Amino acid sequence: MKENSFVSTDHIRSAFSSAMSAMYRAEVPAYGTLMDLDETVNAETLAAHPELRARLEDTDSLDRISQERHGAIRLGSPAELSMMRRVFAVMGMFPVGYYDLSTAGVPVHSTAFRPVGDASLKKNPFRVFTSLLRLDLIADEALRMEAEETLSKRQIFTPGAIVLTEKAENQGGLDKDDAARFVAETLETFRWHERASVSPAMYKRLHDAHRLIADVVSFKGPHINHLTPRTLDIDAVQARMPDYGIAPKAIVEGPPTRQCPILLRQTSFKALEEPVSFQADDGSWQQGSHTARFGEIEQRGIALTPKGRALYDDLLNASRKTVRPAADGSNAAEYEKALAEAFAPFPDSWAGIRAENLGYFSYSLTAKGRSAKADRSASLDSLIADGLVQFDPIVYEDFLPVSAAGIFQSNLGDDAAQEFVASPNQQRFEEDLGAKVLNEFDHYAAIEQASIEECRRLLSSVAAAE
Ligand code: OOG
Ligand code: NI
Repeated sequence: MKENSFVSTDHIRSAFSSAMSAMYRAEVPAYGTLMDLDETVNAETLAAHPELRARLEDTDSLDRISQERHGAIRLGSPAELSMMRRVFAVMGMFPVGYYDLSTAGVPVHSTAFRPVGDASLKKNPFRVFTSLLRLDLIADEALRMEAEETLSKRQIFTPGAIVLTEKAENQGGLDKDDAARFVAETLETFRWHERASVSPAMYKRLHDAHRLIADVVSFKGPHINHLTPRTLDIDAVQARMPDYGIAPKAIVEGPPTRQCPILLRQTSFKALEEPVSFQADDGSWQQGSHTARFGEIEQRGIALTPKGRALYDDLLNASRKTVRPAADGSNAAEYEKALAEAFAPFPDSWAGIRAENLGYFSYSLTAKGRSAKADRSASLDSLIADGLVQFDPIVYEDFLPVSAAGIFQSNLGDDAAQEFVASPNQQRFEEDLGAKVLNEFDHYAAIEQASIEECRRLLSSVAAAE
């Protein structure tokens, strides 16, 4: 087959994310309600801020503003994780970052499968936060072995998904028909199963050990547990969820409301209690319930440098020493105030963030820079001061472990917090994954560096043309 008959991985990812959106909306009607609210708030925000509309028209396509930006799954074994990596690669999604959530009382470690490179992210930024259950953190050895045994018997990928993934690997891509089949087959892995694969007694034991273990081990597959569209005003959606009959989590995770948004802010509605059935030892099916699925929204800001990220982590820790957000929302206003106060030292202008080397920027020539003579050897600062070069924030494309833990906790039930000893194990995760995770900072630094080089190249060709 000729290579040019393959569809792009970006195209497969877009088709996959819209198929998943349709499936999840049908499975979880409350998620559809959240999307409606999000679309309303986005439309109102654009109408109230013409300058924002103009900026987004330049950089994004407006009709895709309210589309999903990410989802999440929880896997049970190394074999599932490494196959998932191969499946996501067919859609142009690669593991970026390592997140240890053990410190936050959640027995998983995770990565984000996402597109890398500016062009792919612009076409469709859909990512999947993917966690691997850590049975090594479970104290009860008998239960651990039973859980492993149960997980070893399931096959979360359809035969068709496996064949098409291998075909894509061998050929270097998929043609249009195969890509459509691949999307349909792969979607099956993310589907909800009303019938659990464990007995009611086993479910209870797993659930008593940790709700998350029950969620991962009890079902035929790693059902998608949430999807997350983008919002232009997260505070407005948070405030209005109750009007739409959905219960928001206690607080918005991440940095406070700011003029210049940094990193990532997220909130969700609380996971729903849904009917499931369990097969008892006598073969009869018994009704029960399971709580796992929810809907989330996100608002992204500038990617921070290691220095900026360290400052973010320090300020967040400082605010949480003053007020720890209570799961029931009773101190939400107090928490917000403490958070805003703690972040006062973080500059809230793009120039201020840039001057202190806290964030990554993309540089480009101004109209003046495109026509004027320039001294190629001039420093970036003086090119900016002379009005030849301008800078725009690079959007953060990754996740935040403290926020992710907050999302997990509020959706596992408020009594789920447990203490585990911090035990990050990136090496073990990468062995299980079958690849190294990419470093998020390298990605942003490379985009910034390429933009600077492009400015210099264009400036010097202006000079050379004289
Ligand atoms: C994943 C929670 C993390 C986020 O947005 O930080 C996450 C999960 O609950 O499985 O999706
Ligand atoms: Ni999420």
